[in-house]
Amino acid sequence: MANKIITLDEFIIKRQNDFSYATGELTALLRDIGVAAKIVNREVNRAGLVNILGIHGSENASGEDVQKLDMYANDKLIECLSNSGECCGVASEENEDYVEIPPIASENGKYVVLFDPLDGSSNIDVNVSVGTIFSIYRRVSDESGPCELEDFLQKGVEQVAAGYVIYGTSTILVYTTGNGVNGFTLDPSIGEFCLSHRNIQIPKTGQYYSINQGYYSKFDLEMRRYVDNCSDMNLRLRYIGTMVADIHRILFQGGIFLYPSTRKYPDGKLRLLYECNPMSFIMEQAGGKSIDTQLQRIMEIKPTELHQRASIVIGSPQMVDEMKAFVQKYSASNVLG
Ligand code: P6P
Repeated sequence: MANKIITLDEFIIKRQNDFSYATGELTALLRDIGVAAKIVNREVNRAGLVNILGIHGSENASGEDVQKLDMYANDKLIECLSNSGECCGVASEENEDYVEIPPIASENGKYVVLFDPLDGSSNIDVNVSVGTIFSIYRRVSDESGPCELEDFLQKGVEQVAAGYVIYGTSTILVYTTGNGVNGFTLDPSIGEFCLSHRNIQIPKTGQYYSINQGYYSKFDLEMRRYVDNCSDMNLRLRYIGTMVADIHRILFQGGIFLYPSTRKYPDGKLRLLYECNPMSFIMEQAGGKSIDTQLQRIMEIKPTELHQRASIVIGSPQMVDEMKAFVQKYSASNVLG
């Protein structure tokens, strides 16, 4: 018998039934995100047509404003998350401050959602994979009122769900609610995300390292020596410039992704709340590890501001441990002179 198709909606609902504590609220939120991903996917796939269809300037064929795709994705996510009533606020890499979501039927939502609506958007124009990253927390502020800043500044270990969508040769949604990681491939012929990668587990080690080698001279000494070591170990360098795509490969083939501190970004470039924490939750749930270049676990960092940056070293557990040991040994020998 042909394998039964399991859609994202079916899977989410089944998983909800598997866990007595699960509530319909998180299910509704995940389904809203799935809808937003389908809408964004449609526009990402048409992006190249904007010029061909003669959509010029600020108006498209139907007289609507043609937005930059990342702002379009941002607005669609906020719109879809405002439908279910489960979300009381969102924070986005694209918005300076968080956005309160008004209650539906006077009941404030119990969750906040943080996202990077279109990660790697500069790659759109050259038809390279881009992604959406999301992270869900239970609010901690008084539920009788609107969301507050403290709801968004929680440690990554407090996430109740996290996921990403990669818009590539196919569109795949990967997410976790803390009970493993599963992947769903969009079947455009039926407009459904279908279970395609059950219980993803990252290989313990791998042959790939992913870093922007162009910044080599701007890395600190330990990181330069570690990169030299990767080359000496005949590891293969793969770097797309979209965090979601670089980490998606590593999740399936094994490897290590690094965005260390540089002179330009002394705290690292990637955003702790919208990129590092959600990708770290997924990676740890798939058996991987994720630390910063001070060698502390990313998900233990206490955020102090919405757009806080972090350095990150994430991937196969053995490779992250080896990088940590290499840097510790190198720093110690440096101190000893
Ligand atoms: P660089 C994309 O702009 C992004 O935020 C991540 O998706 C990606 O990993 C990183 O920046 C690439 O940065 O400095 O190597 O171009």
